[in-house]
Amino acid sequence: MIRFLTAGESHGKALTTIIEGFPSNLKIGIGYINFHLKRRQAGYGRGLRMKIETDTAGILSGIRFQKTLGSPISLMIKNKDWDNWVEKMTSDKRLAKVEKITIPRPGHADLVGISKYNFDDIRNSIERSSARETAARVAACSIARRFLEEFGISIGSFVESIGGVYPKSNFALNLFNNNLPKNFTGWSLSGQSDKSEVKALDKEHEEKIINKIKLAKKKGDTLGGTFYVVATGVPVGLGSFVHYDTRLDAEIARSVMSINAVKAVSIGTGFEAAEKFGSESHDEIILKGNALTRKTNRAGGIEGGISTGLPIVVRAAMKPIATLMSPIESVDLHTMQHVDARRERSDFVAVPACAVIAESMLAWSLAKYFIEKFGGDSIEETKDNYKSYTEKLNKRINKNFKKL
Ligand code: EPS
Repeated sequence: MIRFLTAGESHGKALTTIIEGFPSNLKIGIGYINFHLKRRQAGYGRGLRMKIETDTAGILSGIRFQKTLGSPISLMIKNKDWDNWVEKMTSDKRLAKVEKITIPRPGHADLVGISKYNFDDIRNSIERSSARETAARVAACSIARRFLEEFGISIGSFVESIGGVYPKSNFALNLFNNNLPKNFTGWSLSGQSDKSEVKALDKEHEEKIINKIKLAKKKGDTLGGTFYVVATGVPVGLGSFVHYDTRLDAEIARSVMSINAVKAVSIGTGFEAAEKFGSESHDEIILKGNALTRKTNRAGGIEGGISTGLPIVVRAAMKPIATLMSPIESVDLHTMQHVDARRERSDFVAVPACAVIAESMLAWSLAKYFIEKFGGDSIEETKDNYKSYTEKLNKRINKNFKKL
C-alpha cells in the first residue's frame, strides 16, 4: 500500500512530504520532480506569489544515486516568501503588532476553519487550507508518475473551459469516440496544452479565454473552469467491483475532488450519459486481432470499477477562486457588522494549475491500485508480475471459454 502525507503552511518555512510504499530501484532524479513543480506554477491569471516562488524540491531521504531505496522518501520545498512572513508565522510568541484577521472570505475555508478549530485569528485557517499545499502533492505524486512510466502509463491534461468559454471543437469527443491519433498518449496532450498559457488545445480558444480573464481582472473578480485529465496505457484490471472502496472510479473521484476548489468530477461522458439512451451510451465490444476491446470509450476507461485498458478519461470542474478584489459581503467577527469580505493577495484563475495537480492525483490513484495488484519490493519484481499477468490475459480468456 502506498501513502503520502504533506505538511506545511502557505507562508511557513517550507512544505514537506513523506511518501511510502514504492518499490526499490525506481529511477528518479530531482530534475523530474522539479519539472512537474514548475508546470504547476504556470498559467495566465496567477497572482504575485508565483513571481516570488520558484518551487524546487530537495530530497531528504529514500533515494540514493537517483534510485529509490524502498524506504520512505521525504521531500522539502522551501517557501521563498517565508522571509516576509517570519513575524506573522513564527512558531514562537506572537508580537503585539501582528494583526488578527477577523473578516472571513465567502467560499474559502475561513469561517468553517475558525468554527471547527476554535481559532481567534482567521490566518490560522487560511494557511493550511491554501492551495499552496498542492505543491507538496505534485512533488509526492511525481514519484507515482515516474513509476507508472516504467509500465507505459502516461498522463496528461488540457483545459476545456474557463469562465464558460468552450472550444469550437472539443477534443473530449475524440476521446469518447476512440478516434485518436496513432501514437496518442496522455502525455502528448500535455505536450500540446503546456504550450498554451491557459492549457488550451487551440490558439483561438486560448485568446478567447485570455480575454475573459482580462475582463475578470478588470472587475476585480475571479473565474473557474473545467478540464480533462487522461491516462493511457493503463492495463485491464485495476480496481474492483467487490467493495465500495475498491472501485477505481470511486478512488479517482475522491483524489481529484480533494483538490482545493474542485466541485465536480466525472468519468467518461459523466453527466451527459444520463441524458442518452443506453444504446448511445455504452461501448460495443469488438475483437482487434485476438484482443477484446471497445469500439468507443464513453465509459472513460472504467467499467464495473475496473480499468478496461482504454484511456482513463476524467473531467473536473473548479469553482472561481474565493478571494475577490471587489469583494462580496461578509461579517466582521470582531464588530459583528456586515462588511466587505477581506482582500488578500491571490490568483484570479488557477484552472491550468489545477489540471496539473489533477494529473498528479490521478497518477497517485493509478499507482496505488497498480501496486496493490502487482506488488513487488523492487521494480524488477513488479515488472515480472506485470508481465506475467498481461502476457497471459488473452490466452486465459481463450482457454476458459474454449472449454465450454
Ligand atoms: C492561495 C493564495 C495565493 C496563491 C496560493 C493559493 O497565495 P498568497 O496568499 O501567498 O498570495 O498564490 O497558491 C500558491 C501559493 C501556490 O503555490 O499555488 C490560496 O488562498 O489558496
